[in-house]
Amino acid sequence: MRAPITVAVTGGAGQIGYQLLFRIAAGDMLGPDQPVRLRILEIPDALPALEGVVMELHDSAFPLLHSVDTTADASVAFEGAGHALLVGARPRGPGMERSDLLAANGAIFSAQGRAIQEHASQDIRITVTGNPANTNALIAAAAAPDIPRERFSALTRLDHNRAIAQLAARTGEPVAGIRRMIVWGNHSTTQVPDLTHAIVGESLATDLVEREWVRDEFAPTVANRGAAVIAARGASSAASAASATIDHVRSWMLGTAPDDWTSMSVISRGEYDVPEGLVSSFPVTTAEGEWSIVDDLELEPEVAEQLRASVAELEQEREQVRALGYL
Ligand code: NAX
Repeated sequence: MRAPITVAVTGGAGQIGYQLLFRIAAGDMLGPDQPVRLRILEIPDALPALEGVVMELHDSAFPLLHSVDTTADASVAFEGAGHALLVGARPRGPGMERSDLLAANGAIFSAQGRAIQEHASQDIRITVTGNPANTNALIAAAAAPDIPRERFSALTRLDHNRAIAQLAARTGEPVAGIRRMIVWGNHSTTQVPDLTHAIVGESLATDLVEREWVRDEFAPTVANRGAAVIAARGASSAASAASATIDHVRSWMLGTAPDDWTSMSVISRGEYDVPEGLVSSFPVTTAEGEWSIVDDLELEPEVAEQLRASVAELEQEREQVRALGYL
């Protein structure tokens, strides 16, 4: 058996945490031979509820679960961590402006970035699920200048998975037969789901679905899926968000399949005209814990235009958090 890896998870008493922690402990994220130590960070008020989750983790008797610790202290949570899954975030409350939300989360993610830099393992990899995920990742990275930027990522895998599911349903192909889906830009309603390079079985997706369906149904359904789940369930996506977080880290560490890629929000070096330094979603291939953006794809004019709009939103968020002093 390998030595255990410490996985720090924030917001463990929340909805996503309740799904995510059990999947990690079961080995779904780092593989069936990799023991894990869970280190769960919560705000003090949520620690009693988190104790119930810890009881259930113990009661599941997961063979790979080496230990579980809880804390409200970020420096304890990230001590020696090889992965940080930053799920806990301040939700938008009634009457709260977007700038208030950025300010509240700026404080959380810059403090956590600092604690990661000071306490985490040298090879730490950070995945931000908590919203606004892309900009929260940017803030955490700015607070941890000694950690390579490439180790910070934000979750757009849920949008990617939703896009695959929509295309599978439309074409009748099982999801396993769909490759090369892309989600570009910000994890928000400006995101750009793009199937123009996707393969369905042996065919190009664009040979199987009509442009009108892509424009009028596919893209809006994917981009607004979070709101549709809230309307139906009375609560935001949790199991699918946890599952996507697992997929994101597993792909990052164990690699994408040959001839396929995934979507990850990572730091731009200017690819596809996304300004350097923004955390944006791109198609990436991965191997052994490293990602690289798929280059040389031809973007349809409509996709390029939508990506510019999503990037403009990311730039606006960056300006706002810069004005707040987090960058
Ligand atoms: P919940 O409100 O159920 O849980 C959040 C948990 O985080 C709470 O238990 C809270 O006490 C904790 N928390 C808050 N501040 C914290 C801090 N400073 N340190 C540690 N813990 C802290 O939300 P949940 O449904 O679990 O969603 C979590 C986050 O994921 C939200 O920001 C949500 O918007 C975001 N999502 C992101 C998605 C994505 O695809 N990137 C999709 C799903 C989800 O909307």
